[in-house]
Amino acid sequence: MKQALKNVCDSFRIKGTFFDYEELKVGNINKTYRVTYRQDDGSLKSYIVQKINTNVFKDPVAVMENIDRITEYMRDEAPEKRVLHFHHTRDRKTYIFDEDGGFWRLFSYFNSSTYNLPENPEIVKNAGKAFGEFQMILGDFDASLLHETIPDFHNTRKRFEKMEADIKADPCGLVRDVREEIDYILSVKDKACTLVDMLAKGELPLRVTHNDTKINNVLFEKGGTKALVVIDLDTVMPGLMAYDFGDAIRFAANKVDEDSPEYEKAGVDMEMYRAFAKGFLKRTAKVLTENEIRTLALGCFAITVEQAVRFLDDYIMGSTYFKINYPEHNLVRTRCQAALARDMEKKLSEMEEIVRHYIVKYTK
Ligand code: GN1
Ligand code: MG
Repeated sequence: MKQALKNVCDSFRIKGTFFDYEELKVGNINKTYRVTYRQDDGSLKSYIVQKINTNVFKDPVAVMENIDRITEYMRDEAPEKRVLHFHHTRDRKTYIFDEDGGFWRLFSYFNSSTYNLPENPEIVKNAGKAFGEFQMILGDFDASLLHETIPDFHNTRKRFEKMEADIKADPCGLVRDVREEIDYILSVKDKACTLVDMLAKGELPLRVTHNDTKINNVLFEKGGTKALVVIDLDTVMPGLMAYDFGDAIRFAANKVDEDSPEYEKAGVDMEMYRAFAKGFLKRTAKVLTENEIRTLALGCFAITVEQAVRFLDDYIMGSTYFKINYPEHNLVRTRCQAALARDMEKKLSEMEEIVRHYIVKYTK
């Protein structure tokens, strides 16, 4: 691995000599490494190198084109903000293909902290601000400039349709073991599809959204609570504001990890929900339409059910999409999302009230 990684890194315009590397166990899709170079003055500098999963991102060049356009726009709109910076290769591209067709990119590492389930609501609030601000900076970005790198990525109805077809086909013979999960998920189908149905009818606006607002996609000041930069721009595409809000809640305001084997403990931690809502709405309240306000909390439920559909579908299909650490991993993830969704159903009106509260507060 070391030699292959070194060859990749040496293709980029970075100074010094390859010193060391480690694989970072982050993300469910791409492979991520931290490599360190020794500079001419003897100091060490680290970079993040990623091998894109081209089974998921079928056109990785289009992914990088999107990122180039977005980051260029962001630098222009908000020059004072930090933006992810990809290094160029010697032939001036932001990626290289290795000899096996693998697709790689490299960006500077900065000393920072990331969190999965923060205990400090200040961190969650600041993540809310960071994701809210991200949307606002891209508010006037021309969405037609973006490739749809994963078609229908957050089209909940299409996700259901695919899962239902895969249940019928049952290629691995696993369906009989997951009847209970299927029954619950199908019982909430229409409710979970409310937002995409409204979008189809023109009742919700399509915005440029991040689409993967897990809190570990925000880098924080080392050991601190201040958000520095939003990362993982691979799925920035037109989407629903409520899904960015909801996906963040799904992950950061859950009482347990997304793949916790103690899935019966899954549920919304309302203190964290309130904190995220506060940060996010502080930045976005003024632009939300009435329909967006009404469906923001429901978006948390919708994206959580969608995630359950995606994990369950992948399980049924033999776990070819998400990285797994053991055979039932996707099933455990499904159960955890289903338990969280059930809890959200119970708390929905309380969640809606909190949204209203901050809308009033921040639109005065
Ligand atoms: C994947 O790899 P990562 O953690 O950035 C997935 C997201 C899911 C998430 C669930 C391209 O994101 O959509 O919400 O796992 N990314 C893609 O943890 O499918
Ligand atoms: Mg991602």
